[in-house]
Amino acid sequence: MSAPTLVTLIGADYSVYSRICRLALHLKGLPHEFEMLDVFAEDGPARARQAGHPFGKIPVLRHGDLTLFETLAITRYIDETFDGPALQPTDPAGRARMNQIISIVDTSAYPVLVWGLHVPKSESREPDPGMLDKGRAVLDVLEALTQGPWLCGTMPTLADAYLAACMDYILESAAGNHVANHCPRIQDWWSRAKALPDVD
Ligand SMILES: N[C@@H](CCC(=O)N[C@@H](CS)C(=O)NCC(=O)O)C(=O)O
Repeated sequence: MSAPTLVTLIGADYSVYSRICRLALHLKGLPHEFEMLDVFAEDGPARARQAGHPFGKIPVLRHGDLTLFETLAITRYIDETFDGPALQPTDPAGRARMNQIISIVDTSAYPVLVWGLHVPKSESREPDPGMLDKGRAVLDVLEALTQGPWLCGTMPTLADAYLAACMDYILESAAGNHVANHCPRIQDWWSRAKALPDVD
């Protein structure tokens, strides 16, 4: 019998979306190779295009003849192709709650908390007016949705990978103390999730 084809993830350790994929690979218990591609280097976007990402971004996943981009497609492929713990609830309501959190991270937490608050702080710039209020509102919604002990209940899902991958950036941002002061469920979840590998 031939050895199973190893999955290769192309990305960067600082990249939220690469971390999401690595967390999914870890939670699935799937051995894989990791190829570093610094997308912010001068030749980064060109290399990412060459690696198979038409928008010149990361991550990219390779498995045999298959090349995939877009983190949701990659993480669902990982979950649905390989043996290991299921990373998506099977009941429609549970799966919808997971997808809700994923969508919130994609469309709100990443642009508002990471790019709108963390990046300006790391560059000693003021965030755009209103960004901190927006960030706090996103955190309040995530707090209300957190079930515990994991975001969607008893087992980690893709939602946990999505939020865990950007949590250290959120905590370092100007909205970090909102988590400490107003988000006890997220804090309790983070005490567990931060022990996962590749979260920072
Ligand atoms: N929708 C994409 C987003 C990927 C993405 O934004 N990746 C970032 C790194 S975390 C990137 O490549 N940024 C470089 C750029 O936008 O030029 C996904 O889900 O994979």
